[in-house]
Amino acid sequence: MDIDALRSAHPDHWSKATAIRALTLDAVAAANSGHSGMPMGMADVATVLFEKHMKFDASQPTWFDRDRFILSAGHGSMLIYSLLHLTGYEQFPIEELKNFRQWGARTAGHPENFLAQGIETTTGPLGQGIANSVGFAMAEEMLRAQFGKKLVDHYTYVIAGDGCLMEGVSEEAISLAGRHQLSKLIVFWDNNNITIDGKVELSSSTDQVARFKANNWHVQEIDGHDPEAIDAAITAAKKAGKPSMIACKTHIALGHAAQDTSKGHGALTDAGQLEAAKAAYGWNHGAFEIPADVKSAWEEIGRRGSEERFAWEGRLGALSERKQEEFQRRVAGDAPKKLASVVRALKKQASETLPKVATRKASEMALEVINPVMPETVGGSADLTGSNNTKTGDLGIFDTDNRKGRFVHWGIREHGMASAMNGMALHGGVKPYSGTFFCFTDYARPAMRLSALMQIAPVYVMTHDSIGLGEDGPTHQPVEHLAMCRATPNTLVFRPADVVETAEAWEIALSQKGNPSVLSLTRQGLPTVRTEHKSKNMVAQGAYVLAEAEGKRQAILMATGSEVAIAMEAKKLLEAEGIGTRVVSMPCWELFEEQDEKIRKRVLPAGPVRVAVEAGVRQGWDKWLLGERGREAKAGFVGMSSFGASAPAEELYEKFGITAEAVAEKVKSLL
Ligand SMILES: Cc1ncc(C[n+]2csc(CCOP(=O)(O)OP(=O)(O)O)c2C)c(N)n1
Ligand SMILES: [Mg+2]
Repeated sequence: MDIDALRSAHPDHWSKATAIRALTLDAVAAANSGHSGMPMGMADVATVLFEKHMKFDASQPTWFDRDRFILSAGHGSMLIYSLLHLTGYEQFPIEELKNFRQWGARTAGHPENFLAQGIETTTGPLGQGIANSVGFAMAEEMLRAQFGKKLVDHYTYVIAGDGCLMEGVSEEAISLAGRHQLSKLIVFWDNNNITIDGKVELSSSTDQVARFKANNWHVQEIDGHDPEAIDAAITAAKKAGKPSMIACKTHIALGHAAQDTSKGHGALTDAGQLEAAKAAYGWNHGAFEIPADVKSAWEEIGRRGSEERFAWEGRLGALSERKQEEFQRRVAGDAPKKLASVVRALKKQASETLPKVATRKASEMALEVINPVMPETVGGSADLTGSNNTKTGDLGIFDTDNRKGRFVHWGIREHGMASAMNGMALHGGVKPYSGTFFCFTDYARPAMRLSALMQIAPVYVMTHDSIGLGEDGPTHQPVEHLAMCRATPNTLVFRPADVVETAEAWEIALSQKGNPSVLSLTRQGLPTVRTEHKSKNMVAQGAYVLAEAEGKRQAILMATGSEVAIAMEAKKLLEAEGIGTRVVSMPCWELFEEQDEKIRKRVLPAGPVRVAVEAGVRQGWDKWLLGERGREAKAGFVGMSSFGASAPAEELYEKFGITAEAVAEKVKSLL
């Protein structure tokens, strides 16, 4: 690569882009770890994008109508940290870059959205950023249709590497974006032909250009170091009327001894080579030193969007007070006041009419009353709409000719769906909820973990939650999934027992801002166990006494979801023998853990034997069974210890021994 030619052809551009390269080299050297090559290779693309196209105002990082920049190749985090520093984001003084990858710094190894403004999403797990971006672009389309171009009109830009495009989730994302013609989504592919193990052809022979075209994208191929070509390509991409991919031929670790090699992917810390690279750039400044003229040119870029922001604020301010408030509520992600009242009315009706329905159906009943009062909800299903019961009457289907549609047919793309839901939630203004079978949590899991890590609140509607789904058999019957979801920090896992608990769970899930929710719902019908109307949301306590012992309390039965009714039956058997038995419904462990010790002890007092019943594995239950000190009660568990089987549900419950009789026997054996 002829560095001198690049430099002399566009000296102003060169110095700005080289500031990124120099900061990257310095920060990685200081941390003695990190990834140098990608930011060095993509510095030209990023510079042109931020200088000429990105709509943003560094002084107002959360301005709602900003363009979103997503670094899908998250290992190249020094690229975004350099951009945020150079353009003048308050949270990124040079000290942050000097502390790259250190405890307490915003400049974590990979970009983390919850650490700083300007980082739109957490990336690092390759493929996630590009899949998030589909949700960002969908949310923008929806909100533009709802609020008009005056308030919502922005692009989503993505930098994705070879790794992002190799990950399976990228296919789900790309095909969704192509199907929905998300014309404000522009992806730069860092086409450097290098990954960690070596050249891309070691493991891939995919023609990426043909692949994107086949998915109905607009595609261009450019020299990723030519600022004029980059500028022209972005201009063309904006006009394409389709999602656009710009294949940027680049040199990883440009100008360094490791250029174009897999060594260039990682941390380039050799002092001599670092100096040689800087010399080749014509950059003779100390570590972390940016000459004043270069810094001020960058800061001007950071201010470039301020006028547009002012104008936007003016347009917002010109709306009626009511409209402004509604827009601000949507942006803030606050649930409307009406949510609580529609949920309360449904609960009252259910406690009076005692329907026997599956909780997936109960969930639909809840959504039928919630969706009309929450225009921000966006529902969906991964091709199981009729099974997940996520589509209500008034939603409309999101499509190219109906951007106001609030239901997304995700297709058979659980991972892409969950990742796009993350993008929607991060974008703001919409509240995504979507479903698949609970067992296929596995297919969505990488994105579900990131929902939790990123402190955002999508709702996963996971139906067919146990052997209770019956004949589809063990491939479809989750047994370990509750344990896995509960093991994930920051995630609320709900397993409601009837219509009342399901409605309460929805109210809580849709009121969250920083926690994703998983609703684990049955296929099979369940009786209403909450037969007495209480306006208080009992699920909010996590666990509560559903039925008190009649005689002297000798046993406590704990259950969730479909097994609550079994516990109630077991109670009858035990009470008939004079064994006073309390039933505790535990629809959300995480919320119970948050309660005062006093409340936890009142619900689960020491003394009586404890038996838990849940059609899943025991893992996790011991905390409640043995007590928080590990020896508060004699305890037993009735549940699954193997995979399920294909047969009618009732027979499966018998064969796997999850019955009222088995629960009663377990209690008696412990007394
Ligand atoms: C899901 C996932 N798998 C593996 C990794 C580890 N990893 C980080 S970067 C990388 C190679 C990426 O190659 P490419 O996207 O071409 O980046 P470049 O080497 O060009 O910077 C790998 C395997 C990861 N971050 N995420
Ligand atoms: Mg690469």
